[in-house]
Amino acid sequence: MNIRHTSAIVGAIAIGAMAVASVLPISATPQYDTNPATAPLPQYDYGDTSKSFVVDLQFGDTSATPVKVAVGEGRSYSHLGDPPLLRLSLTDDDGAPGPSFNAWDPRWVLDETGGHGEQLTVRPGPGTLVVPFDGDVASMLVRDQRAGTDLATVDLGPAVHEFCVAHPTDPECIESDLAVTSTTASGDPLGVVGQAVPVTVGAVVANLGPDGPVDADVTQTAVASVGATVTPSTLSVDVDGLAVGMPRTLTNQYSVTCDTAGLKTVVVTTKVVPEKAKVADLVAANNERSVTFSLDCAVPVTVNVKPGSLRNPVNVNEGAIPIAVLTTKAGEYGQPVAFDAATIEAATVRVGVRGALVATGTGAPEMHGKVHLEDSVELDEHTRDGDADGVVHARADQIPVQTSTTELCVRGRFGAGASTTFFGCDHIEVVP
Ligand SMILES: [Ca+2]
Ligand SMILES: [Ca+2]
Ligand SMILES: [Ca+2]
Ligand SMILES: [Ca+2]
Repeated sequence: MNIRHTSAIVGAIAIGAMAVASVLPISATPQYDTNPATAPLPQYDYGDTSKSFVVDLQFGDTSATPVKVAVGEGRSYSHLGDPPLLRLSLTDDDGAPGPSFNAWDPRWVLDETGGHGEQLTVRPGPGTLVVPFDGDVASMLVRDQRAGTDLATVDLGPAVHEFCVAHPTDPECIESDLAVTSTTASGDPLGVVGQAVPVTVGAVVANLGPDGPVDADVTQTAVASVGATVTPSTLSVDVDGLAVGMPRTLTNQYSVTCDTAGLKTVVVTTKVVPEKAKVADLVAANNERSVTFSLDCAVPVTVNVKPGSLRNPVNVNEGAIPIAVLTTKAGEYGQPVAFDAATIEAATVRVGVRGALVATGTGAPEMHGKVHLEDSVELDEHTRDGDADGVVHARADQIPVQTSTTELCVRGRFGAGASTTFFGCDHIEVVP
């Protein structure tokens, strides 16, 4: 018995005085391979001679709880002579099995209490396991070979990372400054309540060196202001092989839905971190970058171009196209929100084609500078429902209407302070 085993036993005895001791059943059947013809050949297992994993666990009868995992200076002792009581199996950070070792079970102690001479007993208590360091190792399974049960899976990644952040130039470690160098968000700046607007978010991630390439984990979180919903709220992208000097552009699609009218914002934050524990990114400040997307959520309105006509024929040179913006209750024509055309601010009205009106608000103004309040016919082109609708007029050449135009839209603001936007469209048929 060497010094290490003796000290382990002394330590276990000291703790074991507080724990319940049990005498090992003599009939215990070993669960390991005792046949020298088939048992795996022992391997030199010192590994990295300058450091090792030192794992402190609290052992119970059927499980063990990691208490502390550290990277210690000095090589791991060899497990070659250890009996097959515990099996320590390492797993790489890519899931591949690494080396495994037999080890003494720290719960096994030689004990003279009871007056029957020395005998092996098992006492729950603290124990330390030491295995060779490897920067690619992610976890260690501790298996009780005698009982045939797994005692613990120990996450070694944090210890690897802590060591490599402290020693980035160690041969087992990689130093890479990952960064999100820019991010953009684009989409229609105008939406309507109840409908989704697609938003494209771009982000550039880079490895600023010195080492590479490395694999990176990129996460994006999207947060919408009150009255809007964004999906997905989070997403993750694996960026493998991010080389120094070769930034990667990521493009992700989001959907923003207006729940209420008004100005909304969506903040999308992109964060990059090294995937592997052995990669040290010593500059954290550039790992995260946000972009804000602004969206004006309009009240959708029901529009009747040329009240009285179902066909809505429009000439490209027409001097005054009448367009009724209907006053509606919530639910009428499927609209989610009630709208009172009497509250339209005439100066804000623009009539145009959908793309230009949505993107920039570009269109023809109300040609008389006022909204004509009258009980317009409804979309059936003959019913009048008794409430006042807002009829506006626009010149075709100011919109401008082209032979390819198939719909006209109205955008403007209404209500107290003209603070809320409305938007609606109706089909047209361009005629000579
Ligand atoms: Ca960084
Ligand atoms: Ca019509
Ligand atoms: Ca009405
Ligand atoms: Ca009416």
